[in-house]
Amino acid sequence: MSKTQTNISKLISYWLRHKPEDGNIELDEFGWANIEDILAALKLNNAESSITDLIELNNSFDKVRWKIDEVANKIKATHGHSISILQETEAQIPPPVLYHGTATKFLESILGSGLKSKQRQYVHLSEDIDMAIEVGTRHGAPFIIEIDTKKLIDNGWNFYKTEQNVWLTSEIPPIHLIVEPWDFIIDKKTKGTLLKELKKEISGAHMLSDQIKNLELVAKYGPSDVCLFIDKVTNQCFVIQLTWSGKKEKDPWPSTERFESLKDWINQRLVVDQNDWYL
Ligand code: HQG
Repeated sequence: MSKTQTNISKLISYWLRHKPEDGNIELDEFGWANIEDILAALKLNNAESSITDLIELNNSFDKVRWKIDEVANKIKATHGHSISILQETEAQIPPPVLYHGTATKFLESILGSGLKSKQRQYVHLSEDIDMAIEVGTRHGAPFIIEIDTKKLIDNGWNFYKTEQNVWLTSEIPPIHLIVEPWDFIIDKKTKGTLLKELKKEISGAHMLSDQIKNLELVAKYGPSDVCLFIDKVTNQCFVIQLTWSGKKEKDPWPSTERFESLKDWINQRLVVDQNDWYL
């Protein structure tokens, strides 16, 4: 795509997704605009184009972004809206797992407050990891979050499929986010059991002996006994391998690795583990 074509396509997407009024364009409730209005607006922006140009542009994208009706009277953006539009199709059943591609720099915030739709009407999800990596890379070093769609549907979420396997849904709280290969979704009982075992194993000589009262379990590494604890006061994080001896261990056991913050743990450990996981 030439530079001019890129500029034209960005301008049209901007009108169709975010600010139709800037081009003096009206969208119907489903997000459709009259192509004539788009062409008139392009002309005013010194980017005179024909219907054929628009169709060619639409076909030249790396993925589907616009839909043009059969008689080429109307055009709409398939996804990415910040303005609120109605979906034309009913909610559908997605594949069991969908992926959200984000950037590592957003992860701490996402783990705290969940997946937000930010400026968009919906959270955007992909059917395959490659596309999620592409979406995430737009923001920085990519990171994948998995979604168990059945669990969400059971909890009242709707999923809308747009073109090219982009799925739209509402914001998703942390409890439903799968962050491979670490497991953040731990029930209260397991949390209690693991903390209790840790307390049994830490001796007076262990580096955590003074902090043990502040520790809370955050995540587990897959099915293993490696746990991530956070000190609620200092925000330091500890990756600890429990021994399950049920009694005070000889220092330095249980083996413990310290990270100065959750962010440090994300950057130094989680990101590395996830790279290995999806390779
Ligand atoms: C992140 C493109 C901090 C979220 C793509 C994302 C897609 C949070 C960014 C479509 C957060 C928003 C949409 C939280 C979410 N704290 N950051 N609590 N919750 N985020 O661009 O999904 O190519 O609005 O992870 O391909 O990246 O233009 O959304 O990184 O399908 O056709 O906030 O846009 O389509 O970024 O992309 P965006 P998106 P086109």
